[in-house]
Amino acid sequence: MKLFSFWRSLATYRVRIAMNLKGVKPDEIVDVNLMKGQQREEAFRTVNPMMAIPALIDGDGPALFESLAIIEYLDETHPNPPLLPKDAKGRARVRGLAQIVACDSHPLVVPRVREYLAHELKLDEAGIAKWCQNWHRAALAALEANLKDKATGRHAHGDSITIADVCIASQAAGAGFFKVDLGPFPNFKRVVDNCMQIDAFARAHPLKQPGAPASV
Ligand SMILES: N[C@@H](CCC(=O)N[C@@H](CS)C(=O)NCC(=O)O)C(=O)O
Repeated sequence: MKLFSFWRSLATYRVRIAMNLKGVKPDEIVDVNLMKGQQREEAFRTVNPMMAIPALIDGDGPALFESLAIIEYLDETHPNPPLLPKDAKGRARVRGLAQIVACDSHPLVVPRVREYLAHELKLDEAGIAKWCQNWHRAALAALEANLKDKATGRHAHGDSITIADVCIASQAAGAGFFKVDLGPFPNFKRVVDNCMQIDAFARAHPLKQPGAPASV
């Protein structure tokens, strides 16, 4: 199994958490340095034409892409512990929470968007920070409101870890990168704190990866 990864990538963080939870260790980790633009080089473009990580090659392929698709693949091929609830409504809630992060919020702050804002729309660093913080807070507000529901337990959905927790952990790491205060989102923070007590989450954190700085 070959994982295309970079320390700072929040989407790859999600996949790393799922792998740790499942006890799956990739045979090879290929570093795609997003700060050097290696995601756009031909060698990686043939792996994922979207020019984004993570990508995962299991055995003879094909390359899998999109963190949520990869995590569901891992959940199907390594069913224990399950990362989705047994009931359809529960699965819909968990996927909804996960998609607020992976589909509504995160895509607005990735390098290609920040680079477009800087180079094409000529936004300065403060303007880009304001953009990123705005979309982070929008997702955090929606997650916080959803997490007030009685369906939330120790974790985002009941007391078992699901894909929602995996995504929520990545949203929290992103909030740290973009200096967004979690104070106004106590339910979100409680769920994150519970996750971060679990080794599979803690050792997957971006700042624990090879090449990561001590802080950002
Ligand atoms: N929706 C995708 C997002 C993938 C993505 O955009 N990954 C970022 C790193 S977290 C990336 O590789 N960005 C490259 C770029 O924006 O140029 C997923 O969840 O896998």
